[in-house]
Amino acid sequence: MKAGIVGLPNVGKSTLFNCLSNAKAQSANFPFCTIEPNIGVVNVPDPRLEKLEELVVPERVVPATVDIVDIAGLVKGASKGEGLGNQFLGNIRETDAILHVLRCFDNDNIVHVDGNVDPIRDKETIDIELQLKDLETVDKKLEKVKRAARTGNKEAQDEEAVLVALKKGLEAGMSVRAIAIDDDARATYVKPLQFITDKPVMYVCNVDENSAVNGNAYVDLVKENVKDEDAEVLVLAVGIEADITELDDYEERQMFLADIGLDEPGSAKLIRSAYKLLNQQTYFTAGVKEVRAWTINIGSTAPQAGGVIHSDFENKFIRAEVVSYDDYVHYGSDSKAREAGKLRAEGKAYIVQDGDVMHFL
Ligand SMILES: Nc1nc2c(ncn2[C@@H]2O[C@H](COP(=O)(O)OP(=O)(O)OP(=O)(O)O)[C@@H](O)[C@H]2O)c(=O)[nH]1
Ligand SMILES: [Mg+2]
Repeated sequence: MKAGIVGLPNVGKSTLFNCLSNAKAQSANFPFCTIEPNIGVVNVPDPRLEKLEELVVPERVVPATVDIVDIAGLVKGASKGEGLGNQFLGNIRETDAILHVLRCFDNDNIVHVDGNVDPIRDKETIDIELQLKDLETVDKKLEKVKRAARTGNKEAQDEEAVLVALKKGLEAGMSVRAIAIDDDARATYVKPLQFITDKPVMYVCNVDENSAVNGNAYVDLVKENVKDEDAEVLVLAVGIEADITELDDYEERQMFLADIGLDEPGSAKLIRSAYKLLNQQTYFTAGVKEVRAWTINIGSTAPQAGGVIHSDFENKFIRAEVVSYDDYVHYGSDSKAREAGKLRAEGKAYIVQDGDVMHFL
């Protein structure tokens, strides 16, 4: 599962990527600096791991990770191939969620491809290109389905109705995720087509350093604009955070963060949000060799969770011993939790909860 950083050229996507990842992407003050996508495996900051480390004192600690992809900037006409558009749109299609970066800072020295700072217009420019690409997908599919529908095939007729609704919505400037279609039809006909505008999205407002805490007038416009979208809007001073990330010394980093009014980097919050956006959650294993955070899809069963460690844990699953994170911390260890009756034996149907500390048998 990976989240892709999407936006107009020169809005700070690669700079953001560099805040998140140790894989350094080239960033420069000219549009289309990025061509090939940069891929970074990013540790998910989780204070619970530190707590478990304190209690267990293991040989090593392994955090959960999330894959972030820095993609080239899109411009108007991308869906028609402008600015290498088709290739870039293909890169976006391969991701599972979208981090849409909007330039919300003034700076006459940093070129804006459309002449001035206007995050609402920018968002529309990107949305329209993505929607046009999806419209192409719908039209292609519709052509095939129509033929089958005409022969009286009931299923094809159902599918045609869904595709027509999608087409109408997209043509009206809606994203697929916002078009009203019932859950069953969505699962059957919409999901397999892997629409770009059906991917979950969050917005990252790239602000100047003075607006890192409270945002600014541009951010207010963005929030107002997306208020019906059920999408998170994150405020991040990408430029200054990238500078702070460069500092080697932890104390020094904390000091500079405090200077702009933050107690943790905005990028840490963004990573956690991206993880959630990808529908992922964490369970832990805690042994003296290793304390580790494992990533599973929300809603995974115990065997599925075990399968992330080893396929045998899924195929030969018998049961799992589970302590909730809070109980683990409260009692301080597996054995004390067991004495207190807080260690549960769970079977195949158990749905793993975020923070469960697990042991597979
Ligand atoms: N002042 C200021 N400059 C920024 C900020 N974020 C990025 N920049 C600058 O803007 C320029 C473009 O940043 P990039 O991160 O390369 O932009 P991009 O979105 O990856 O651009 P493409 O790869 O061309 O699509 C660089 O010179 C950055 O230093 C910011 O928050 N404030
Ligand atoms: Mg770039």
